[in-house]
Amino acid sequence: MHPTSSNSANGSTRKSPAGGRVRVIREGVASYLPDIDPEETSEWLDSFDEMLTREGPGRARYLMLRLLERAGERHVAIPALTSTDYVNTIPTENEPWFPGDEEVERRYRAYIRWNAAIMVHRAQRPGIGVGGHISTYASSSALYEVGFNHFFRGKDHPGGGDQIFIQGHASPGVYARAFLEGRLTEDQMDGFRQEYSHGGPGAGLSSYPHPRLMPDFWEFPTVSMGLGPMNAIYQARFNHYLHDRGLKDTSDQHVWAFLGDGEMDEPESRGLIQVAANEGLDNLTFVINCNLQRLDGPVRGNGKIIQELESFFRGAGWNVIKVVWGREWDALLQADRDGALVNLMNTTPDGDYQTYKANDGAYVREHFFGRDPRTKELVKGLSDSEVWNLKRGGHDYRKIYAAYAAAMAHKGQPTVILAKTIKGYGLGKHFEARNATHQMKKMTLDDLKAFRDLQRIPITDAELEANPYLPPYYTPGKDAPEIQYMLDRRRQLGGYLPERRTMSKPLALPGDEAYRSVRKGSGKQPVATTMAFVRLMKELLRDKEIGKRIVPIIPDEARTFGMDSWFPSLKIYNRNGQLYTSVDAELMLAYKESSVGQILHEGINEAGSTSSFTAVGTSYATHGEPMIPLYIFYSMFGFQRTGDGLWAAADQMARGFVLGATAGRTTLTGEGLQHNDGHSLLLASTNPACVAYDPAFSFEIAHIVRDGMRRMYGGGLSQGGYQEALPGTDPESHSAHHEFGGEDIFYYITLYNEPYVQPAEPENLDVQGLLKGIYRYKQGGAGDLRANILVAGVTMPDGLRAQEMLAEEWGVQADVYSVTSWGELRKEALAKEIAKLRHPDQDPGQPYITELLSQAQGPFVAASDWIRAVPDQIRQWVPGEYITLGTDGFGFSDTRPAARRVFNVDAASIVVAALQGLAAQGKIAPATAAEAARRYAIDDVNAAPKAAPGTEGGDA
Ligand SMILES: Cc1ncc(C[n+]2csc(CCOP(=O)(O)OP(=O)(O)O)c2C)c(N)n1
Ligand SMILES: [Mg+2]
Repeated sequence: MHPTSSNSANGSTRKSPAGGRVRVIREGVASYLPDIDPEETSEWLDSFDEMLTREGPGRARYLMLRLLERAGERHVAIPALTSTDYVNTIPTENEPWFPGDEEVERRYRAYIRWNAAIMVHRAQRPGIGVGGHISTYASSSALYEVGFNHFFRGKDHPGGGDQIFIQGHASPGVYARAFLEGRLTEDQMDGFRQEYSHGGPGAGLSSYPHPRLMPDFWEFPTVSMGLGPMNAIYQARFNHYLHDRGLKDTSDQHVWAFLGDGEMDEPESRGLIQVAANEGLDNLTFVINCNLQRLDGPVRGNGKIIQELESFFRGAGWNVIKVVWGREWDALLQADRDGALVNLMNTTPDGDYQTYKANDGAYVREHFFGRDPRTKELVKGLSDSEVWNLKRGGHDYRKIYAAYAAAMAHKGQPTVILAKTIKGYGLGKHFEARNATHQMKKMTLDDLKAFRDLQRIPITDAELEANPYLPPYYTPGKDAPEIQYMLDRRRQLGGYLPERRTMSKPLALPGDEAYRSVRKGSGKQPVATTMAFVRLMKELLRDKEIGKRIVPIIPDEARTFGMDSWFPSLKIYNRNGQLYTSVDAELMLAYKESSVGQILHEGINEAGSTSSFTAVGTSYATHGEPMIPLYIFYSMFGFQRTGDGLWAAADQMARGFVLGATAGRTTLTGEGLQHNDGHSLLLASTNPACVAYDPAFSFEIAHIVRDGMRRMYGGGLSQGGYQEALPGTDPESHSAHHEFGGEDIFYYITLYNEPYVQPAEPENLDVQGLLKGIYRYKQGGAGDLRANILVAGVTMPDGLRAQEMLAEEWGVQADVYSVTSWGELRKEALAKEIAKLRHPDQDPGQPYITELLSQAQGPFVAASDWIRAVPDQIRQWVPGEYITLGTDGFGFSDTRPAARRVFNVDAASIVVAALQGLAAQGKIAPATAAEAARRYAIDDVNAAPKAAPGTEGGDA
């Protein structure tokens, strides 16, 4: 190693060869300040060296840390340390007074602990056996209870209430609290994880926080690990957005996210924490339950998860509060004069901490304190049971309270609280800190008795022995002082939590005028559907009622989609406004950031954009302010990358528009394999809340958007009403309980970048058919030899060309249908089939697609820019010969015509397929199809036509 750098890396200083400047490196951070008084510097260094020799590194470390602390207090800007000792961040003497009655709170917390575990245990009764988790809540009970008793504000609070993201596996504790509060009955508790069979749909309790399944109770779905942290960050940011734009005062609302330490392994959990720091989200607190375990075993057996997370979050710019030790340690730490105990704490790996808690006091004495004679001495006066009773900070009300209070008081940064706990705490020897504890759902009779004793639950041995499958729940009744106290706390804080409310009213939606120009088409000018959509939105953004509620969410692709024109008018939201002069400030379309901006420009960040979509799209419930997200992405990077986030959005009943721009596998062929999307519609079709459309023309977009607005924001229901056949999607059952009405769906609309002339809306357009998924766009001429071309999206021009070629060259008259949604057609048909299966003696009628095509003559050829599985969604209901063409396989870079030839979705290929269909029906000779295939050379990419000049396109 170079001598200079090795010295620097050690933290010493040295004159640079250039002279004059001294290079100081600390923690890899260089400073190039000139040494204006070298003599003074050297005095300081000498005295440091001298002290180090005299007193040793321990003292030197202490003094250095004190100096850093003082420097910080005096606002000397130096790089922060990213990690501190393995002790509580808040010194005991700085803890605030705990305002609650600890004894009373402890008592009902024990009841909650009991009922949570018993609920899961009872769900394992013979004939049910649906499982559940008890160790997660056991470890985090105090973390939640301090929140519920002192911090979390309910919906009736004048500030509007807080948003609490609850760790999914802790749900039993939340139900147990609601049971004590009288919000849930014993019968409902026994319906845990039996959402249909126990008393009918919706009468049981969902396994985890699922708003869709318990729409008056849960607000935020969290159980897919990693989504909670992201969604909480964007919820907090969206709260600011609403406030800054003057739509709602959210200044007194706080977002709390409870997370597992294992959950912090997820890239989603960590990947966006810088957003919270950059935005200065001091309305956000993460509470990470560090029980040192995940599902299979330790989180960081060889390391220390709390230390790791401290550095990580601090480095990202968060305020970090560690709650490591309970009050029992205070005296020991006080007596630890030479830092031996802190040293032990610092150097003991998590795996050992876990093992200690699976043993006993004697074991801890020997294997922890016994490692250093000084610490051994420290606990000499303590009995084994007192050593055992040295608790972890995350179980100590006062320590937790101090941390929460500090988090609420902290300004300018988000806070993370790292609380050390024991997994399975209080559940007894078989559970506490055991590797298998996460999966244990049942307690033995002995476990139950020990647990009862520890929690001091007034239930007798005889009651437990009567039926070990059904140990009784416990509540002292609503008049008991504990319950009165508990209810009073919630009253003071604004009502029960969690609670989901929908206070919104349907919006007054724009009329015909807003949609008119887009329905008129583009005249002679070729225009891509993406542009048509942007144009339509421009009209809607002008609307007095809904304009301000539209929230464009863009992950750095605005220019690609032609939305940069919105920058100067709508502006990009930034809490800090624009503190610089934009390089293009002089231009019409300057990049404009503003604290009242309307656009959420998320950077290259589809995950965060999906979280934004969720927060914005659920504002109608969370905030009682319906907002309309337009989340536009590069379609390949939508469902494929963030499908799980969109699934959670569906659970949370987000409403809004998701736009898969640059859709299709052959449209932006310059971009190649990773960009060419031929399957997002199929992925979208797997999300039951997603209504997906693939429009070909701008007037189709107008009708689709208008109907979407009506169904999602105008209190209307789908015309078909077929969603009720699928569990969890019945619009009637969901909208019935609130005035907002409408359906808990979101729209996915695919948009293309390929320009072609957008025709004016035909007269007598079959709007109902268009919305249901198919209508006849262009009838063929008269003639006996007939075929049917079903095309979608960008393939429409090829379908129309094929219609001409068939007529002119082969004497075949074809009708062209525009299929706006294969998925919606399938849903409708499925609903009919389900009805038929359930009631074979009743006739639900034919599926719409069958009915529509029943009069059609000749074969059906489906062609689109999607893989064949997309049109194959309706195969069994197409009445006749059905040939599907599609873009199966990987996309690649080439011209559009070349790509369409390779995939055989171009006009010539459609013609051949139609002739083949006719041959299969015996209407023409098979040789005719073969002749056509040869004539067009559909197996030869170089025989494909050239792209029309000006419409080649292909990159984005
Ligand atoms: C994305 C995802 N992957 C896996 C799981 C399955 N899972 C449920 S709980 C769990 C362990 C959780 O550990 P931790 O976050 O430490 O929570 P604890 O129960 O210890 O509080 C796992 C892996 C999940 N729910 N979500
Ligand atoms: Mg854990």
